[in-house]
Amino acid sequence: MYSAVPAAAGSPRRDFISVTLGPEEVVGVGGYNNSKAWRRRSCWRKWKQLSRLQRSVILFLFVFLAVCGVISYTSMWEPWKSITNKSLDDQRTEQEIPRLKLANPAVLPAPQKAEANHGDYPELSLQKPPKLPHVRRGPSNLQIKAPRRDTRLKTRHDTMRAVEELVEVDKVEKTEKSIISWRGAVIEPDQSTEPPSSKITEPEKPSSVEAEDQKEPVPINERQLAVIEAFRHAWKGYKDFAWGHDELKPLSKSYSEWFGLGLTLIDALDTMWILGLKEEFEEARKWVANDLVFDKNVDVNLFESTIRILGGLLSTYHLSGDSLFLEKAKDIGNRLMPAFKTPSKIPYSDVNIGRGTAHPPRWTSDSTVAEVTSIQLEFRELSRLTGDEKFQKAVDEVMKHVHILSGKNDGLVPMFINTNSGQFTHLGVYTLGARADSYYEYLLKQWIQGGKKENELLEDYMRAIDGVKKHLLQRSEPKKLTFVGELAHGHFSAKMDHLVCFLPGTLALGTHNGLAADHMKLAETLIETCYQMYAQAETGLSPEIVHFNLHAQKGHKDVEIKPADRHNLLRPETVESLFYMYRFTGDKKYQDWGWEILQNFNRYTRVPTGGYTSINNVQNPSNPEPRDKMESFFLGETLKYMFLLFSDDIDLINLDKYIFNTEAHPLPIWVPA
Ligand code: DMJ
Repeated sequence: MYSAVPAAAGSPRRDFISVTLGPEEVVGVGGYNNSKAWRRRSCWRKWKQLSRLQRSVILFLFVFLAVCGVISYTSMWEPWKSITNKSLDDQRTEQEIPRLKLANPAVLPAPQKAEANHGDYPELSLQKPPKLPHVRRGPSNLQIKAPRRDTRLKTRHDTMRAVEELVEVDKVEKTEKSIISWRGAVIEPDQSTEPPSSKITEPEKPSSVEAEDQKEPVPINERQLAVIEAFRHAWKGYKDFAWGHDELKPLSKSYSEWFGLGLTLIDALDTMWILGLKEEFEEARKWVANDLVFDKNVDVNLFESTIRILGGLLSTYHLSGDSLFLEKAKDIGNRLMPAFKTPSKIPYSDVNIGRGTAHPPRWTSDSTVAEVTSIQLEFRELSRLTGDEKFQKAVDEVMKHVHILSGKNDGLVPMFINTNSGQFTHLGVYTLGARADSYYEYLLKQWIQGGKKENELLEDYMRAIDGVKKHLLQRSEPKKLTFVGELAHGHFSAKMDHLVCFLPGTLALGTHNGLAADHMKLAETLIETCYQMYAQAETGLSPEIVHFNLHAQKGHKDVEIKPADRHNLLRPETVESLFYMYRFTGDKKYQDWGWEILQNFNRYTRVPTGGYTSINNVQNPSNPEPRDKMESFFLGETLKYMFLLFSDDIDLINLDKYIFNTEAHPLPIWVPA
């Protein structure tokens, strides 16, 4: 190792800057001279004697200290200024002082943290309105409403009160979570179910599901008890011989499978809730929780599984508040979405819910118009609940497309639509029966569901009813019953499906929602006709299809029944319309007609070992020829509407708050009347 300046021998090398002082700087040498000039000269000399580096270091230190001085001066000046500036201080008091008061670390987080923590302490936000954690576990009609509070806290007292309130609310919510009132009774919900998704969109939340009057339950009457008895009998057959399968075959004491998804059980869930059948409901719920699996390699019909399964799960979720049903609804909803992947966006009829593939029926690329336009209530509601707009987008697109499509006849639609071209096919045939029926029903119901804002839906509905009046209405002989026939290439046919009997109820619902009063008049005449379709058959049960006599003939009734049409599938449409008519008019004759029908179901379709069966011949009371099948809609719709028809409690599914899907599953109206 080399050194440029060799250190003196024996002296250790020092790593510091040496400052050499002159002899006069040595105190005591040469006497003490403290004159100003001497001191200045002496300082200057000392400064000059410093090396460049030494001078730079000293200068740097000086500048650094000066900067620090300025900074601390400014920060001390501000509070001083705020204390002295009284008016400024007064202006800020409202906002700043409460924030300072909130900074009590023993109770609440510091102010800055409080702002970043709105979710935990909603009352502490001074800018946004408070959002209380919303209870969604309880049944929708029992959910508590958050107490109204100011968004601003003005005093420490207010702050503390807000905190106490939050604690109280939390307590109430916890209690609410652990108790579900069962139409008077009290049950403990399954603790394992999670609250519904936090993604639920707040803006579209209907107020109807937030706070319904918690009044005394109206006692159940004799006729309602008879419906409960009928339901229990049907359920017994299903439970004993078809548990977890699609449909009961009550005579052969077995079951039939359509999709293999427990169709009857799901369709019946909300009926059990409405009828107050707690035990049956709990048992069915367990099956849904443990055994209902949608991850199955099975083709399902989009429409049928939407109205029965998705609709049933959604309404049960709303009535019970149990998130299990929402989770299942989301699952099936997602699995049905591949149906919309078509060139025209008009969905295919069939979906494989396990594989995620969809296809039209084997013989055609057409879908049925009623099917593609009667899945909207359910998918729209699923979007509202999940906050995922894809469901609503897909079904809204179908409605928009159909709205502008040519091929309608005064608002009446053909029965088929092509999934490739998006055009109607089989033009020229118009019916309100099979393949078109619920298109009309869902126009009105979507309009009501969405808060009566979607004008295109209303336009299409009004135009269609005008089309019905213009082309399809006729009167029969001898009783002059007004009925809805069909039009085929300009030729009127006096044929009417039992399915058309949804129409009086829909018309009445329209009038109740502010539409033309003459719709109600038409509803009154049509429900009379539907009733006559029952009354004029020997069993008092309507056939699937009737033909009306247009000309009086001796010994002939209004209703003619062809051998191929004389079956009865336990369908709900007439009872459904009777329910609406009774709700809106209070005329007891509708209840009496419904009571007759129930008795005839009991007389001709009840199977002693459990269950009810559809029959082949409504004209033969001595042998109605049981078909050995109980359709899921008998429990999902027919008995539910019976029970509601016999009730005088308008809050038992209040029609200003709920809209029934076409399978009788009530869904909330987004903006209730
Ligand atoms: C049900 O599945 C629905 O009511 C549908 O709209 C028509 N068919 C049956 C009942 O008849």
